[in-house]
Amino acid sequence: MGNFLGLLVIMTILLASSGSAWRHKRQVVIQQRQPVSDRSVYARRNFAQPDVVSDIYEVYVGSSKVPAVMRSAVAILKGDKGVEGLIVLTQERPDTPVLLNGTVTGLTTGLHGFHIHQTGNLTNGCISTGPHFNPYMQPHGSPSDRNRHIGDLGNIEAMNGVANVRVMDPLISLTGVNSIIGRAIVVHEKEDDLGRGSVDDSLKTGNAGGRLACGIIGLA
Ligand SMILES: *[C@@H]1O[C@H](CO)[C@@H](O)[C@H](O)[C@H]1NC(C)=O
Ligand SMILES: *[C@@H]1O[C@H](CO)[C@@H](O)[C@H](O)[C@H]1NC(C)=O
Ligand SMILES: [Cu+2]
Ligand SMILES: [Zn+2]
Repeated sequence: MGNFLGLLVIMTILLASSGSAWRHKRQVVIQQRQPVSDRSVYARRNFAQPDVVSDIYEVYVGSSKVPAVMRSAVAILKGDKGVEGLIVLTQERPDTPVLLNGTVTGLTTGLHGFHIHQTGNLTNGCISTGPHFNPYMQPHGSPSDRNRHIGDLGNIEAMNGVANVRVMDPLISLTGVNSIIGRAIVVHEKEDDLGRGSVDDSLKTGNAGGRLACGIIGLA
């Protein structure tokens, strides 16, 4: 009996899509050599289309010998207008939010757009990092919006030149399809209007203006 349970784990995942009344029942069979209780299994579900929850799950199975280790990354922000920063990123497990902690200096008082951009290409400075990280082809939005660019982290606020950054975000990740490792953090000249502005750019960039500083996110 114990052996049998050790060999087979049957996970029944009920998938619901909020856009329709249909419910799909799906079985995922994972064969294991070790007893289940020795392993950690993490599941993470991402959205696909506006208001429709994806039926694609990322499933992580931890090692039976090594406990889950918190993952850390770091980004050193630099620009050509005297703006600098250091941001440390941490994630406890593949299915938990990422914490961004650090400071950005040399900023004017007020709000500044703060995003993850698509690439870590700094060939021609921050402009080479491309648009906001947007793997699900969503419009630009606020961090609390259901449908947004994965890279939309809203604004940071500076006082006396310094912004103390402490952002927790559940959509970005340091592993899997939403991984931001190797991409860039960008700090903007102006406030991100969170997609609520009246200009066309609002739903693309938040109309946050120029790029004051950027840095590649690398594993720590
Ligand atoms: C956040 O960063 C500050 C300094 O920038 C540091 O004192 C603090 O310990 C950090 N907190 C965490 C949870 O990493
Ligand atoms: C890096 O960005 C520049 C434009 O800023 C572009 O010309 C170049 O092709 C990019 N490099 C790669 C490897 O994509
Ligand atoms: Cu940006
Ligand atoms: Zn965006």
